[in-house]
Amino acid sequence: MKIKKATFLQSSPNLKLCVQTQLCEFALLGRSNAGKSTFINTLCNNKSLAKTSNTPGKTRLINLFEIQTTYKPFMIADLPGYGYAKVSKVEQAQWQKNLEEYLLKRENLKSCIQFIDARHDIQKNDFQMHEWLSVNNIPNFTILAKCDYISRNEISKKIAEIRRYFATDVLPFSSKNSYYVDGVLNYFEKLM
Ligand SMILES: Nc1nc2c(ncn2[C@@H]2O[C@H](COP(=O)(O)OP(=O)(O)OP(=O)(O)O)[C@@H](O)[C@H]2O)c(=O)[nH]1
Ligand SMILES: [Mg+2]
Repeated sequence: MKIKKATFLQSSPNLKLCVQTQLCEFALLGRSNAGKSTFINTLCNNKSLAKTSNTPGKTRLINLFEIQTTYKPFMIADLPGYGYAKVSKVEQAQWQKNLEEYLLKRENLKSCIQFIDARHDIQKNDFQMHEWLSVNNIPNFTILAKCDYISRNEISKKIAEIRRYFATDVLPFSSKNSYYVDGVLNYFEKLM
């Protein structure tokens, strides 16, 4: 499938205030700065759709996007990254609660996408997040983001490593070129 149009719908602090929809939803999870918001912009070929930043912690709410395609429309939920130290303990705990509620109860949630920055090893909080998804039977797959930073050979090695640890499908991605977009969209189409 190809994307025809992408629109920002809403920023919501919690599940209750999220617009209800029947459309398949994919939620982006991962450490702060892993490239989640940039992924949306590259996928939709619109640099100003999702807010991105060099400073981790840019995304603070559940940001919902509706994507029209040549196949079926779908939704993307851009979620705040974890591991952002500057957020206060109280704020972290509140967000943790809201995030868990969203992930456990969002009826149209089709799959989570966990983002791993290709430059770094899988971190402790990545393992914890993944374990939590598995324990709660939340379907998920992994995107190896920022692949432009490593060689082709390293990309293959990283993919194999993540597959081994997470036992999920792993798709490579880079926002520096559109080469990986089709692979991701074809994968989405299969899940929808
Ligand atoms: N080289 C390169 N840089 C990238 C890529 N994707 C994202 N970046 C950069 O990484 C930084 C963080 O990207 P974001 O998309 O804002 O990260 P995020 O995961 O949404 O971060 P939070 O909102 O804090 O959770 C930005 O400076 C992006 O330009 C990529 O594929 N390649
Ligand atoms: Mg973001």
